[in-house]
Amino acid sequence: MSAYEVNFDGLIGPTHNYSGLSHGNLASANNARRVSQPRAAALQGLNKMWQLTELGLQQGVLLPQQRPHLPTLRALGFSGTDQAVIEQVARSAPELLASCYSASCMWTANAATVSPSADTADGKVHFTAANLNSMFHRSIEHPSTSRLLQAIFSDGDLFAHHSALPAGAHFGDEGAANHNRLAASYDAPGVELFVYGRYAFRDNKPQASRFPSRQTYEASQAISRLHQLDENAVVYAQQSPAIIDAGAFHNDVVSVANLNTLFLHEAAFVDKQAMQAQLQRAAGDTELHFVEVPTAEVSLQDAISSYLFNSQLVSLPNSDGMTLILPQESRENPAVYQYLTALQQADTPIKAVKFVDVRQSMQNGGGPACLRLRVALTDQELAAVNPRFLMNDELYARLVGWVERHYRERLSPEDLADPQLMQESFTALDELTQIFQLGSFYEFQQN
Ligand code: SUG
Repeated sequence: MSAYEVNFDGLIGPTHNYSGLSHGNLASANNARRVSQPRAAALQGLNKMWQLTELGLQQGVLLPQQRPHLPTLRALGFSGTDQAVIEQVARSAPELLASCYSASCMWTANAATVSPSADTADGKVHFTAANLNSMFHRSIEHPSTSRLLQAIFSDGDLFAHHSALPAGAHFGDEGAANHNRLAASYDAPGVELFVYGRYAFRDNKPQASRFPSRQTYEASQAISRLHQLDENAVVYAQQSPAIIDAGAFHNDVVSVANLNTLFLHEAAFVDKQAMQAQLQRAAGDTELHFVEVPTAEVSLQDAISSYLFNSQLVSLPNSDGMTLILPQESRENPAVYQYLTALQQADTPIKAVKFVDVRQSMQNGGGPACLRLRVALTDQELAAVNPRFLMNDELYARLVGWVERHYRERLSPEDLADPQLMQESFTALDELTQIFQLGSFYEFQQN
């Protein structure tokens, strides 16, 4: 039996824009109200998927959600025709219009938490859609995410799906962006590392004061219970509040794991020593590697602005060492580039680096790792995945053509008020459901 890590990347939607919606995400704040380039964004995302496919990795794709999300606007009291809803909300609550127009579902590391079958008591792959409670524009994603994951992983004997955790700040859950897994192989039982920013019910010491801590300990615990994980194979660790206040709003901005290796910034966790000892104890005979980047070599500011850790750490077929797939911003930062040059010569499992251009996504705080949801699958499970969602040359060519036909080159926040944009978005999404043979998946197709 063989096993794979399949990366499901979010196809970047036609309304990709910069609205400054995510407090604590410095890129989102710094680029607020800039003109975005939806076509370039989507082509960059597709190009990354294709490059990984060509490297011999299994690559999947998740579809964008309906934007503008009219059901949310209607639930908030806007009424009349679709066009009237857009016109009213543009006049009276432009922040709600931006929220319902955000293409944020592209960052599929936040779509769900996934536990492979080797870790779960019932031997199924478990999925819990993330409620993304901390940011309104993201909290509207999970119902569609759940429906999509069920359409892709539909075999109930192999896959188990859980609804998002209850709404409310106590159970803030940001999905796989705060979850890592260490294991000898993709189908061997592993240790799942849940990283939280704060406690919801207990005294919070220490805690971030400048920016929100999106993930709670209690949410992580609930997911571990839902996924039937062995409690001896689960470690909970707190992300450093200082690093959240410096702009690391998710743990995947300061650490990333693959197989037996955790690549992390020295200052990422509150109690790194205890965490590492617990991980090694839980991993038993599997020797873990902690590749730690010292603050003296890469400052917190450089780590966050370059997104050094928001990389994909992958094992390529026929290659012993691991490869880091990094945003090109890491090549442009001198301290980070110097560190990466030395890293490739050092005695660690990470042997190679590769840079990708996802600049449009980066400007909203989403690097290569944000754009993908990792799903470790055995070959039997992979064979049960809806094959239309797995990348190949034909699908790649069709999606590039679809983007080129439907996407605007430029989009400014003012353009969101134009009902024509809604029509363009729905026309594009309607054609997409035909490409994926998804039927009437979007709400606008169901009316
Ligand atoms: O939730 N940005 C996203 C970025 C998510 C990155 N994901 C991971 N680290 N895994 C967020 O903050 C910005 C939208 C705007 O400002 O228009 C935004 O939602």
